[in-house]
Amino acid sequence: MIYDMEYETMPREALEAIQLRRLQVTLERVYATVPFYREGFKKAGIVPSDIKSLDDLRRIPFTTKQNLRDSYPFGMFAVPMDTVVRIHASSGTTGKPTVVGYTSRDINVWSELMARSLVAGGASRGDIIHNAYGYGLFTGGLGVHYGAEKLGASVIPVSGGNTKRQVVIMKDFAPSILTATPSYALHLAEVAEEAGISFKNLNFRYGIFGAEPWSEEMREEIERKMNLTAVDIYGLSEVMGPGVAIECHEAKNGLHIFEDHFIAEIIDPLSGEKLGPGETGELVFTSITKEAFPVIRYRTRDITSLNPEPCICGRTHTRMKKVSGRTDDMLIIRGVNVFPSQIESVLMEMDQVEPHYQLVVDREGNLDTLTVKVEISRHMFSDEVKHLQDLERKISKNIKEYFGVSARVKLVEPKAIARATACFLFFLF
Ligand code: DLL
Repeated sequence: MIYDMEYETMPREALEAIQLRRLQVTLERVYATVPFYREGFKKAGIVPSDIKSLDDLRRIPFTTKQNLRDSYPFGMFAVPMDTVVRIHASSGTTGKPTVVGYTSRDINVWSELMARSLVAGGASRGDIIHNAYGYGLFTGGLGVHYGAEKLGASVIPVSGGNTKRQVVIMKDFAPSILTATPSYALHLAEVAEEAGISFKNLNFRYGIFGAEPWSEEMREEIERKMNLTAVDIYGLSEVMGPGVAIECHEAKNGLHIFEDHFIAEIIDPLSGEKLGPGETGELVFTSITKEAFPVIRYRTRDITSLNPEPCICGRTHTRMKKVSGRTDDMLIIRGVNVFPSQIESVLMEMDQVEPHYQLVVDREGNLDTLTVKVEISRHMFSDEVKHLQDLERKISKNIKEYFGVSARVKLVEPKAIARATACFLFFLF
Protein backbone atom coordinates (compact mmCIF):
# COMPACT_ATOMS: atom_id res chain seq x y z
CA MET A 1 0.00 0.00 0.00
CA ILE A 2 1.06 3.59 -0.64
CA TYR A 3 -0.15 6.44 1.57
CA ASP A 4 0.24 9.29 -0.91
CA MET A 5 -0.08 7.79 -4.37
CA GLU A 6 0.31 11.10 -6.19
CA TYR A 7 3.57 12.23 -4.63
CA GLU A 8 5.22 8.92 -3.81
CA THR A 9 4.89 7.57 -7.35
CA MET A 10 5.40 10.83 -9.23
CA PRO A 11 7.43 10.51 -12.44
CA ARG A 12 10.99 11.81 -12.07
CA GLU A 13 10.55 14.83 -14.30
CA ALA A 14 7.52 16.14 -12.42
CA LEU A 15 9.22 15.43 -9.09
CA GLU A 16 12.29 17.43 -10.10
CA ALA A 17 10.13 20.32 -11.27
CA ILE A 18 8.49 20.42 -7.83
CA GLN A 19 11.87 20.16 -6.13
CA LEU A 20 13.22 23.13 -8.06
CA ARG A 21 10.18 25.28 -7.37
CA ARG A 22 10.21 24.47 -3.67
CA LEU A 23 13.97 24.93 -3.46
CA GLN A 24 13.77 28.40 -4.97
CA VAL A 25 11.05 29.45 -2.53
CA THR A 26 13.06 28.09 0.41
CA LEU A 27 16.23 29.87 -0.70
CA GLU A 28 14.45 33.21 -1.00
CA ARG A 29 13.04 32.72 2.48
CA VAL A 30 16.26 31.76 4.25
CA TYR A 31 18.10 34.58 2.47
CA ALA A 32 15.59 37.03 3.85
CA THR A 33 15.36 35.64 7.39
CA VAL A 34 18.51 33.75 8.47
CA PRO A 35 21.73 35.80 8.68
CA PHE A 36 23.90 32.66 8.45
CA TYR A 37 22.52 31.76 5.03
CA ARG A 38 22.52 35.33 3.75
CA GLU A 39 26.20 35.71 4.64
CA GLY A 40 27.02 32.32 3.11
CA PHE A 41 25.39 33.35 -0.16
CA LYS A 42 27.25 36.67 -0.12
CA LYS A 43 30.60 34.95 0.46
CA ALA A 44 29.89 32.61 -2.45
CA GLY A 45 28.99 35.64 -4.60
CA ILE A 46 25.45 34.48 -5.35
CA VAL A 47 21.85 35.46 -4.68
CA PRO A 48 18.91 33.01 -4.53
CA SER A 49 17.73 33.93 -8.05
CA ASP A 50 21.04 32.57 -9.44
CA ILE A 51 19.81 29.05 -8.62
CA LYS A 52 18.02 28.17 -11.84
CA SER A 53 18.39 24.38 -11.85
CA LEU A 54 18.83 21.59 -9.31
CA ASP A 55 22.39 21.30 -10.52
CA ASP A 56 23.05 24.90 -9.38
CA LEU A 57 22.58 23.71 -5.81
CA ARG A 58 26.27 22.84 -5.79
CA ARG A 59 27.11 26.56 -5.90
CA ILE A 60 25.67 27.01 -2.40
CA PRO A 61 28.00 26.45 0.59
CA PHE A 62 27.43 23.52 2.96
CA THR A 63 25.92 23.80 6.42
CA THR A 64 27.60 21.82 9.22
CA LYS A 65 26.62 20.74 12.71
CA GLN A 66 29.18 23.27 13.95
CA ASN A 67 27.28 26.07 12.14
CA LEU A 68 24.07 25.01 13.90
CA ARG A 69 25.88 24.88 17.22
CA ASP A 70 27.26 28.38 16.72
CA SER A 71 23.71 29.68 16.44
CA TYR A 72 22.54 27.99 19.66
CA PRO A 73 19.72 27.98 20.57
CA PHE A 74 17.43 29.69 18.03
CA GLY A 75 19.76 31.57 15.66
CA MET A 76 18.87 29.48 12.59
CA PHE A 77 15.10 29.75 12.97
CA ALA A 78 13.52 31.29 9.88
CA VAL A 79 10.26 32.36 11.54
CA PRO A 80 9.34 34.48 14.58
CA MET A 81 9.17 32.52 17.84
CA ASP A 82 5.45 33.10 18.19
CA THR A 83 4.85 30.76 15.23
CA VAL A 84 7.06 27.98 16.61
CA VAL A 85 4.84 25.35 18.24
CA ARG A 86 7.40 22.63 19.04
CA ILE A 87 11.08 22.42 19.95
CA HIS A 88 13.28 19.32 19.85
CA ALA A 89 17.01 18.92 20.35
CA SER A 90 19.78 16.48 19.57
CA SER A 91 23.37 16.07 20.67
CA GLY A 92 26.05 18.47 19.52
CA THR A 93 29.77 17.80 19.46
CA THR A 94 30.30 19.55 22.78
CA GLY A 95 28.07 20.41 25.68
CA LYS A 96 25.34 22.20 23.76
CA PRO A 97 22.68 20.31 21.82
CA THR A 98 21.38 21.32 18.40
CA VAL A 99 17.97 22.89 18.80
CA VAL A 100 15.31 22.58 16.11
CA GLY A 101 11.87 24.19 15.82
CA TYR A 102 8.62 23.45 14.00
CA THR A 103 5.64 25.57 12.98
CA SER A 104 2.24 23.90 13.05
CA ARG A 105 2.55 23.41 9.28
CA ASP A 106 5.93 21.72 9.82
CA ILE A 107 4.32 19.36 12.35
CA ASN A 108 1.61 18.62 9.83
CA VAL A 109 4.13 17.81 7.06
CA TRP A 110 6.18 15.68 9.48
CA SER A 111 3.04 13.77 10.51
CA GLU A 112 2.18 13.19 6.82
CA LEU A 113 5.68 11.89 6.11
CA MET A 114 5.56 9.64 9.18
CA ALA A 115 2.15 8.35 8.07
CA ARG A 116 3.71 7.60 4.65
CA SER A 117 6.61 5.89 6.44
CA LEU A 118 4.40 3.72 8.62
CA VAL A 119 2.44 2.57 5.57
CA ALA A 120 5.67 1.85 3.64
CA GLY A 121 6.75 -0.18 6.68
CA GLY A 122 3.58 -2.30 6.60
CA ALA A 123 1.12 -0.41 8.84
CA SER A 124 -2.43 0.59 8.00
CA ARG A 125 -5.37 2.32 9.63
CA GLY A 126 -6.60 -0.56 11.77
CA ASP A 127 -3.21 -1.34 13.33
CA ILE A 128 -2.22 -0.95 16.96
CA ILE A 129 1.26 0.55 17.16
CA HIS A 130 3.47 -0.18 20.17
CA ASN A 131 5.72 2.90 20.09
CA ALA A 132 8.82 2.24 22.20
CA TYR A 133 10.87 5.17 20.87
CA GLY A 134 11.64 7.63 23.65
CA TYR A 135 9.27 10.58 24.07
CA GLY A 136 10.93 13.91 24.87
CA LEU A 137 13.49 16.13 23.20
CA PHE A 138 14.43 13.12 21.05
CA THR A 139 12.29 13.17 17.90
CA GLY A 140 11.59 9.42 17.78
CA GLY A 141 8.63 9.08 20.15
CA LEU A 142 6.57 12.10 19.14
CA GLY A 143 7.49 11.74 15.46
CA VAL A 144 6.04 8.23 15.24
CA HIS A 145 3.15 9.20 17.49
CA TYR A 146 1.85 12.02 15.30
CA GLY A 147 2.31 9.92 12.15
CA ALA A 148 0.34 7.06 13.67
CA GLU A 149 -2.51 9.39 14.62
CA LYS A 150 -2.48 10.99 11.17
CA LEU A 151 -2.76 7.52 9.65
CA GLY A 152 -5.63 6.70 11.95
CA ALA A 153 -3.86 3.81 13.67
CA SER A 154 -4.09 3.31 17.45
CA VAL A 155 -0.83 4.31 19.06
CA ILE A 156 0.35 3.08 22.46
CA PRO A 157 2.74 5.79 23.70
CA VAL A 158 4.77 3.41 25.83
CA SER A 159 8.15 5.18 25.23
CA GLY A 160 11.44 3.53 26.29
CA GLY A 161 12.23 1.62 29.48
CA ASN A 162 10.19 -0.38 31.99
CA THR A 163 10.61 -3.37 29.72
CA LYS A 164 8.68 -5.88 31.83
CA ARG A 165 5.61 -3.67 31.68
CA GLN A 166 6.08 -3.35 27.91
CA VAL A 167 6.02 -7.13 27.62
CA VAL A 168 2.71 -7.30 29.49
CA ILE A 169 1.28 -4.62 27.17
CA MET A 170 2.49 -6.53 24.12
CA LYS A 171 0.66 -9.58 25.36
CA ASP A 172 -2.54 -7.92 26.58
CA PHE A 173 -3.10 -5.17 23.98
CA ALA A 174 -1.95 -7.33 21.04
CA PRO A 175 -0.22 -4.55 19.05
CA SER A 176 0.49 -5.44 15.43
CA ILE A 177 3.33 -2.96 14.74
CA LEU A 178 6.43 -2.38 16.87
CA THR A 179 8.40 0.86 16.58
CA ALA A 180 11.69 0.99 18.51
CA THR A 181 15.43 1.13 18.11
CA PRO A 182 16.59 -2.26 16.81
CA SER A 183 18.68 -2.89 19.92
CA TYR A 184 15.74 -2.19 22.21
CA ALA A 185 13.55 -4.49 20.09
CA LEU A 186 15.99 -7.32 20.70
CA HIS A 187 16.07 -6.49 24.39
CA LEU A 188 12.27 -6.66 24.46
CA ALA A 189 12.49 -10.06 22.77
CA GLU A 190 14.86 -11.32 25.43
CA VAL A 191 12.80 -10.04 28.34
CA ALA A 192 9.67 -11.55 26.80
CA GLU A 193 11.45 -14.87 26.38
CA GLU A 194 12.52 -14.78 30.04
CA ALA A 195 8.90 -14.20 30.99
CA GLY A 196 8.00 -17.33 29.02
CA ILE A 197 6.24 -15.41 26.25
CA SER A 198 6.70 -16.60 22.70
CA PHE A 199 6.43 -14.12 19.86
CA LYS A 200 4.65 -16.83 17.90
CA ASN A 201 1.70 -16.15 20.22
CA LEU A 202 1.89 -12.36 19.91
CA ASN A 203 0.23 -10.32 17.20
CA PHE A 204 3.17 -8.40 15.66
CA ARG A 205 3.37 -8.31 11.86
CA TYR A 206 5.85 -5.49 11.20
CA GLY A 207 8.64 -3.72 13.10
CA ILE A 208 9.89 -0.28 12.09
CA PHE A 209 13.36 0.16 13.50
CA GLY A 210 15.91 2.97 13.29
CA ALA A 211 17.73 5.83 15.05
CA GLU A 212 20.95 3.78 15.08
CA PRO A 213 22.91 1.67 12.59
CA TRP A 214 21.98 -2.00 12.34
CA SER A 215 23.10 -4.79 10.06
CA GLU A 216 21.35 -7.32 7.83
CA GLU A 217 22.35 -9.99 10.36
CA MET A 218 20.56 -8.07 13.07
CA ARG A 219 17.50 -7.80 10.84
CA GLU A 220 17.49 -11.59 10.41
CA GLU A 221 17.84 -12.13 14.15
CA ILE A 222 15.00 -9.73 14.96
CA GLU A 223 12.72 -11.25 12.32
CA ARG A 224 13.43 -14.76 13.54
CA LYS A 225 13.06 -13.98 17.25
CA MET A 226 10.08 -11.66 16.98
CA ASN A 227 8.21 -13.34 14.16
CA LEU A 228 7.70 -10.12 12.18
CA THR A 229 8.99 -8.29 9.09
CA ALA A 230 11.59 -5.67 10.06
CA VAL A 231 12.19 -2.47 8.07
CA ASP A 232 14.70 0.32 8.50
CA ILE A 233 13.64 3.93 9.12
CA TYR A 234 16.06 6.85 8.97
CA GLY A 235 15.97 10.46 9.99
CA LEU A 236 17.72 13.16 11.95
CA SER A 237 16.44 16.02 14.05
CA GLU A 238 18.21 18.69 12.03
CA VAL A 239 16.37 17.65 8.88
CA MET A 240 13.03 16.78 10.59
CA GLY A 241 13.25 13.63 12.75
CA PRO A 242 12.23 10.08 11.80
CA GLY A 243 10.52 9.78 8.41
CA VAL A 244 13.12 11.35 6.15
CA ALA A 245 13.57 7.94 4.53
CA ILE A 246 12.23 4.42 4.99
CA GLU A 247 12.46 1.00 3.42
CA CYS A 248 9.32 -0.40 1.86
CA HIS A 249 8.37 -3.75 3.34
CA GLU A 250 7.93 -5.13 -0.18
CA ALA A 251 11.61 -4.82 -1.16
CA LYS A 252 13.49 -4.19 2.14
CA ASN A 253 16.31 -3.03 -0.05
CA GLY A 254 17.26 0.61 0.49
CA LEU A 255 15.33 3.46 2.10
CA HIS A 256 13.11 5.69 -0.07
CA ILE A 257 13.93 9.34 0.60
CA PHE A 258 10.84 11.57 0.49
CA GLU A 259 12.23 13.68 -2.29
CA ASP A 260 9.26 16.00 -2.64
CA HIS A 261 10.42 17.41 0.75
CA PHE A 262 14.17 16.79 0.82
CA ILE A 263 16.88 16.98 -1.82
CA ALA A 264 19.60 14.41 -1.15
CA GLU A 265 23.17 14.54 -2.41
CA ILE A 266 26.17 12.32 -1.82
CA ILE A 267 29.53 14.06 -1.56
CA ASP A 268 33.12 13.08 -1.08
CA PRO A 269 33.59 14.00 2.60
CA LEU A 270 37.10 15.30 1.99
CA SER A 271 36.80 17.30 -1.24
CA GLY A 272 33.08 18.15 -0.97
CA GLU A 273 32.67 17.09 -4.63
CA LYS A 274 29.31 15.64 -5.59
CA LEU A 275 29.31 11.88 -6.24
CA GLY A 276 27.09 9.94 -8.62
CA PRO A 277 24.49 7.18 -8.12
CA GLY A 278 25.92 4.10 -6.42
CA GLU A 279 29.01 5.96 -5.18
CA THR A 280 29.55 5.89 -1.43
CA GLY A 281 30.09 9.12 0.48
CA GLU A 282 28.52 11.55 2.95
CA LEU A 283 24.79 12.21 2.76
CA VAL A 284 23.80 15.88 2.43
CA PHE A 285 20.23 17.18 2.72
CA THR A 286 18.39 20.32 1.70
CA SER A 287 14.89 20.67 3.12
CA ILE A 288 12.49 22.30 0.67
CA THR A 289 9.22 22.59 2.60
CA LYS A 290 10.21 23.36 6.17
CA GLU A 291 9.22 26.72 7.63
CA ALA A 292 10.78 27.10 11.09
CA PHE A 293 14.09 25.35 10.59
CA PRO A 294 15.03 24.89 6.93
CA VAL A 295 18.47 23.39 6.31
CA ILE A 296 20.46 24.03 3.15
CA ARG A 297 23.05 21.44 2.07
CA TYR A 298 23.31 20.06 5.59
CA ARG A 299 26.16 17.60 6.02
CA THR A 300 24.75 14.66 7.98
CA ARG A 301 28.09 12.84 8.42
CA ASP A 302 26.23 9.63 7.61
CA ILE A 303 27.87 7.39 5.04
CA THR A 304 25.72 5.82 2.33
CA SER A 305 25.01 5.80 -1.43
CA LEU A 306 21.94 6.54 -3.56
CA ASN A 307 20.08 4.19 -5.87
CA PRO A 308 17.65 5.84 -8.33
CA GLU A 309 16.57 2.51 -9.94
CA PRO A 310 12.81 1.83 -9.94
CA CYS A 311 11.53 -0.22 -6.99
CA ILE A 312 9.04 -3.10 -6.99
CA CYS A 313 6.79 -1.18 -4.58
CA GLY A 314 6.02 1.47 -7.21
CA ARG A 315 7.55 4.41 -5.35
CA THR A 316 9.70 6.58 -7.60
CA HIS A 317 11.68 8.22 -4.81
CA THR A 318 15.38 7.41 -4.80
CA ARG A 319 16.68 4.93 -2.26
CA MET A 320 19.61 5.33 0.13
CA LYS A 321 21.52 2.26 1.22
CA LYS A 322 21.49 1.37 4.92
CA VAL A 323 23.80 3.82 6.70
CA SER A 324 27.16 2.08 7.05
CA GLY A 325 28.98 4.52 9.31
CA ARG A 326 29.74 8.14 10.11
CA THR A 327 32.48 10.55 9.21
CA ASP A 328 32.86 11.66 12.83
CA ASP A 329 33.26 9.93 16.17
CA MET A 330 29.63 10.10 17.30
CA LEU A 331 28.52 7.00 19.19
CA ILE A 332 24.93 5.88 19.32
CA ILE A 333 24.28 4.16 22.63
CA ARG A 334 20.80 2.67 22.80
CA GLY A 335 19.62 5.20 20.23
CA VAL A 336 21.11 8.17 22.10
CA ASN A 337 23.78 10.16 20.25
CA VAL A 338 26.89 10.68 22.34
CA PHE A 339 30.11 12.41 21.37
CA PRO A 340 33.22 11.48 23.38
CA SER A 341 33.89 15.19 23.84
CA GLN A 342 30.58 15.51 25.69
CA ILE A 343 31.57 12.81 28.16
CA GLU A 344 34.86 14.62 28.52
CA SER A 345 33.14 17.86 29.46
CA VAL A 346 31.13 16.04 32.15
CA LEU A 347 34.34 14.52 33.55
CA MET A 348 36.20 17.81 33.45
CA GLU A 349 33.57 19.44 35.63
CA MET A 350 34.84 17.25 38.49
CA ASP A 351 38.15 18.24 40.01
CA GLN A 352 38.95 14.81 41.44
CA VAL A 353 39.53 13.22 38.05
CA GLU A 354 42.48 13.45 35.65
CA PRO A 355 42.02 14.37 31.97
CA HIS A 356 42.63 10.79 30.82
CA TYR A 357 39.75 8.52 30.06
CA GLN A 358 38.66 5.68 27.85
CA LEU A 359 35.20 4.76 26.60
CA VAL A 360 34.46 1.08 26.18
CA VAL A 361 31.38 0.27 24.11
CA ASP A 362 30.15 -3.29 24.39
CA ARG A 363 26.97 -5.21 23.88
CA GLU A 364 25.47 -7.36 26.62
CA GLY A 365 22.75 -9.54 25.29
CA ASN A 366 21.41 -7.08 22.79
CA LEU A 367 21.83 -3.85 24.66
CA ASP A 368 24.71 -1.45 24.12
CA THR A 369 26.72 -0.80 27.25
CA LEU A 370 29.08 2.06 27.89
CA THR A 371 31.91 1.88 30.40
CA VAL A 372 33.87 5.01 31.18
CA LYS A 373 37.32 4.38 32.61
CA VAL A 374 38.77 7.48 34.25
CA GLU A 375 42.13 8.07 35.82
CA ILE A 376 42.31 9.67 39.24
CA SER A 377 45.34 10.98 41.12
CA ARG A 378 47.55 8.58 43.06
CA HIS A 379 46.50 10.36 46.22
CA MET A 380 42.82 9.78 45.44
CA PHE A 381 43.43 6.21 44.37
CA SER A 382 44.77 5.28 47.80
CA ASP A 383 41.65 6.71 49.41
CA GLU A 384 39.03 4.53 51.03
CA VAL A 385 37.09 2.23 48.71
CA LYS A 386 33.84 3.83 49.81
CA HIS A 387 34.99 7.27 48.62
CA LEU A 388 35.98 5.84 45.28
CA GLN A 389 32.62 4.14 44.90
CA ASP A 390 30.88 7.39 45.77
CA LEU A 391 32.83 9.19 43.08
CA GLU A 392 32.03 6.49 40.51
CA ARG A 393 28.37 6.79 41.35
CA LYS A 394 28.48 10.57 41.11
CA ILE A 395 30.11 10.55 37.66
CA SER A 396 27.66 7.91 36.49
CA LYS A 397 24.75 9.99 37.79
CA ASN A 398 26.03 13.11 36.00
CA ILE A 399 26.37 11.22 32.73
CA LYS A 400 22.87 9.81 33.13
CA GLU A 401 21.42 13.22 33.93
CA TYR A 402 23.19 14.85 31.04
CA PHE A 403 22.62 12.30 28.28
CA GLY A 404 19.97 9.94 29.61
CA VAL A 405 22.46 7.12 29.06
CA SER A 406 23.50 4.72 31.80
CA ALA A 407 27.25 4.32 31.98
CA ARG A 408 29.38 2.19 34.22
CA VAL A 409 32.22 4.22 35.64
CA LYS A 410 35.49 2.62 36.65
CA LEU A 411 38.19 4.70 38.34
CA VAL A 412 41.70 3.59 37.48
CA GLU A 413 45.12 4.55 38.78
CA PRO A 414 47.33 7.13 37.07
CA LYS A 415 48.89 6.03 33.76
CA ALA A 416 46.58 3.02 33.55
CA ILE A 417 45.21 4.35 30.26
CA ALA A 418 47.55 4.30 27.25
CA ARG A 419 48.54 7.75 26.07
CA ALA A 420 48.24 7.43 22.29
CA THR A 421 45.38 9.93 22.29
CA ALA A 422 43.66 11.76 25.11
CA CYS A 423 40.56 9.71 24.53
CA PHE A 424 39.95 6.55 22.65
CA LEU A 425 37.22 4.12 22.09
CA PHE A 426 37.01 0.39 22.35
CA PHE A 427 34.32 -1.48 20.52
CA LEU A 428 34.04 -5.00 21.85
CA PHE A 429 31.48 -6.24 19.34
O1 DLL B 1 17.61 9.36 15.49
C1 DLL B 1 15.64 10.30 14.44
C2 DLL B 1 15.03 8.94 14.34
C3 DLL B 1 14.16 8.52 15.34
C4 DLL B 1 15.27 8.14 13.25
C5 DLL B 1 13.56 7.29 15.24
C6 DLL B 1 14.65 6.90 13.15
C7 DLL B 1 13.81 6.48 14.13
P1 DLL B 1 18.80 12.08 15.92
O2 DLL B 1 18.69 11.76 17.36
O3 DLL B 1 19.00 13.50 15.52
O4 DLL B 1 17.51 11.62 15.15
O5 DLL B 1 19.97 11.19 15.33
C8 DLL B 1 20.27 11.24 13.96
O6 DLL B 1 21.06 8.94 14.06
O7 DLL B 1 22.44 11.21 11.67
C9 DLL B 1 22.29 8.80 12.05
O8 DLL B 1 23.66 8.87 12.37
C10 DLL B 1 21.55 8.01 13.12
N1 DLL B 1 20.43 7.26 12.52
C11 DLL B 1 19.13 7.57 12.51
N2 DLL B 1 18.42 6.60 11.88
C12 DLL B 1 19.32 5.66 11.47
C13 DLL B 1 19.22 4.43 10.76
C14 DLL B 1 17.01 10.33 15.08
N3 DLL B 1 18.07 3.93 10.36
C15 DLL B 1 21.40 10.28 13.64
N4 DLL B 1 20.38 3.77 10.51
C16 DLL B 1 21.65 10.16 12.15
C17 DLL B 1 21.58 4.25 10.90
C18 DLL B 1 20.60 6.10 11.88
N5 DLL B 1 21.71 5.40 11.60
